[in-house]
Amino acid sequence: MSSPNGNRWRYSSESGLMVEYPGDAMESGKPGPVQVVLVQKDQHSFELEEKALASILLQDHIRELDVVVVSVAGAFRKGKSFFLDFMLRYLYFQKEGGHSNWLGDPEEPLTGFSWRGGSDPETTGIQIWSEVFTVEKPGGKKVAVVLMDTQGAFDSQSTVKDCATIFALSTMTSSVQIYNLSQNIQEDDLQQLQLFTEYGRLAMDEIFQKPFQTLMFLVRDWSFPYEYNYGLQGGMSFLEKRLQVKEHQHEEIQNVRNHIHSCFSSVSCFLLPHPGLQVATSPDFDGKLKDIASEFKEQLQTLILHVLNPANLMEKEINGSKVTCRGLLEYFKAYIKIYQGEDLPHPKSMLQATAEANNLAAAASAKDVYYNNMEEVCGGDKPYLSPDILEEKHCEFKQLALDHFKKTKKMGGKDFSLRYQQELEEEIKELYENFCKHNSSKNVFSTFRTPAVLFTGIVALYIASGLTGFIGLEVVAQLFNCMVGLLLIALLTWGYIRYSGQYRELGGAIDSGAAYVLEQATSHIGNSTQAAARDAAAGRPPSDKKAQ
Ligand SMILES: Nc1nc2c(ncn2[C@@H]2O[C@H](COP(=O)(O)OP(=O)(O)OP(=O)(O)O)[C@@H](O)[C@H]2O)c(=O)[nH]1
Ligand SMILES: [Mg+2]
Repeated sequence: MSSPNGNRWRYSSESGLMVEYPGDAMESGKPGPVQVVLVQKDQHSFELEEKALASILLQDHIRELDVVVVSVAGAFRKGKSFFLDFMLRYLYFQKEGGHSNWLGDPEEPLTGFSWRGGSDPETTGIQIWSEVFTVEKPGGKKVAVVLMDTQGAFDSQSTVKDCATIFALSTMTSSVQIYNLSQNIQEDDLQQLQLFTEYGRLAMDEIFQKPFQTLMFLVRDWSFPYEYNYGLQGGMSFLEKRLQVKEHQHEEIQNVRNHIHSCFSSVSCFLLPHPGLQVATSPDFDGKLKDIASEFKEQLQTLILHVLNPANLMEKEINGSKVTCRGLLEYFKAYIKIYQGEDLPHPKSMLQATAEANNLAAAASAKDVYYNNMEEVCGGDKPYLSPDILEEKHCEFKQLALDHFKKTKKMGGKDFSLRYQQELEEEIKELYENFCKHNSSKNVFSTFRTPAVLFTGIVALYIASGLTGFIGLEVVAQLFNCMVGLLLIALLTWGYIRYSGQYRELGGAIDSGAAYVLEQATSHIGNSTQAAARDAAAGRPPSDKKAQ
C-alpha cells in the first residue's frame, strides 16, 4: 500500500495499525522493514538506500559476524511477506528464550513485513528487517541472520529486466533463496529461474563452479498430498521427479535442469498446504492464527524450524569465502552498480527475444543468398567484370535476398522486421562496395596503370629533352632530364614497394599521383574529343574553334 506522498506503510506491532515508513523503523528505534533497494517503477530504475543498509549491517554487535541471509522471492501476491512474518515471529520467540508454541496467540494479528490481501502488488524493491538476529550454530559459532523480502515478480508495471534484477540481486546477496511458487513447479517457473539466475551470474566477476548456495522451492497451496506428502520429504521426491534429466528429453528441457543444478550448491523443496479460505479470500483477515487452517500451521512450523534450524543456516559465501555483515554492504554496493550500468544485456520477454532471433536468422540467411550469388559472378577466382554488369547483378541479387527475407516466417510483426530489413540492406550495400573493390583490383590495366603512366612520362620527357637540346635550349633540356631521373626513381621505388610490401603509404602516394595525372590527361582528351564531335555535328572544321 502506498500513501499519496509516495511513502509506504506497514503494520505496527505496537498499535496494530498501519504506520508510515521508510525511515520510521530506524528513526523510532523500533524494529521494522527497511527499504534497501528502492525501485522507481515508472523509470525502471534501482537505487541502493546505502545509509539505511549501512545502519543495519554496521551495528557494532553484528558487523564482524558472518552473515546468513534468508530471502523470499517469486511472483507477486503469493504470500511471501506473510510467510516471512512467521519467520520473524519464530526468531523473536527464540531471542526471548521461549521453548514451545512459538506460533503465538490465536487472536494476535500478523505483523512485520507489510502484507495484505487484494490483487495489486504490495512489496516493492528489496526490504530487510531492521533487526539482525544472532544465532549460535551447533559448534558454538555465532552468525547474524538477516531476513529479506522482495518485490513480487511479473506485476503489470515491471519489465522482464526489472523482475530479473530484483530476483538476481536477492539471489546474489542471500545464502538461502526461497523461491515461492503457487500450487506446482511449472516449466515456465524453471525457465524464469534459469533466466534470472543467469542474469545474476553474468554480473558476478569470478564464477565459481556453483555461484549460489541454497535454493528452496516453496510450493504453496499444494493440492496433491495423495501423490507427494506435504513437507520436506514429499517435496524432495516431487522435486527429484521434476528436475530429473533424462536422455530422451529435449535439449531445452535438459538445459534448464542442468543450469539449476549448476548454479546452486543445494536445492530442496517444501510442499505447503492451502492455508484455508479465510486467508486466501477474506478481506478482513488480519493474520490471526485462529483463521488459518491447522494443517497449514502444522506444516508452517515444520518448514520454519527446518529453514531456521541453526544447523541448516548457511553463512553467505562469495567467491568461496564467508561474508560478514560489513562485507555484505560492500557487495550490495558493487552489485547494484553493475545493474545500474549499461554493460549487461537486457533480458527480454520470451516473444521479444524469439522475434529478434527469428529476424536475425532470416537476415543472416538472406545475406547468404546475396553473397553466394555474387561470389558465383565475381568471387575470388572469377575474372574481371565490367562495373555496369556488376551493378546489374548486384540489383538482381539484392532483390532476391530481400524477397528471401520477406518470405521467411518471422515473429514480431511487420514494423518490427522492417528494422532488420533496413539493417540487411545496409549490410548488402557494404558487401557490394567490397565486391566492387575486389573486382576492380582484378583489372590488369588498373594494376599496371602507375608504371604505364610513369613510363609514358619518362619517354615523353626524354623526347622533349632530346628536342630541346637539339634546338639549343640546353637549360630546358637539363630540366627535362632531371624530371626523367625523378620519374625513374619513382618507378623503381614503386616496383620495390609492390615487391616487398613495405612503405605502403609512399606506394599509395605514387599511385594517387599517377591516377591524378591520368585523370587530368583523359579529361583533357575527352573534352577535346567532345568539342571536335560538337564541331563536326555543327558542320565546322575543328580549326574554326579558335576563330570564334
Ligand atoms: N492461497 C494462499 N494465500 C496466501 C498464502 N499465504 C498468504 N496468502 C494470502 O496471500 C495474500 C498476499 O500475501 P502477501 O504476503 O502480501 O503476498 P506477497 O507475495 O508478499 O505479495 P507482493 O508483496 O505483492 O509480491 C494475502 O491475502 C494472504 O492472506 C498461501 O499459502 N496460500
Ligand atoms: Mg510482499
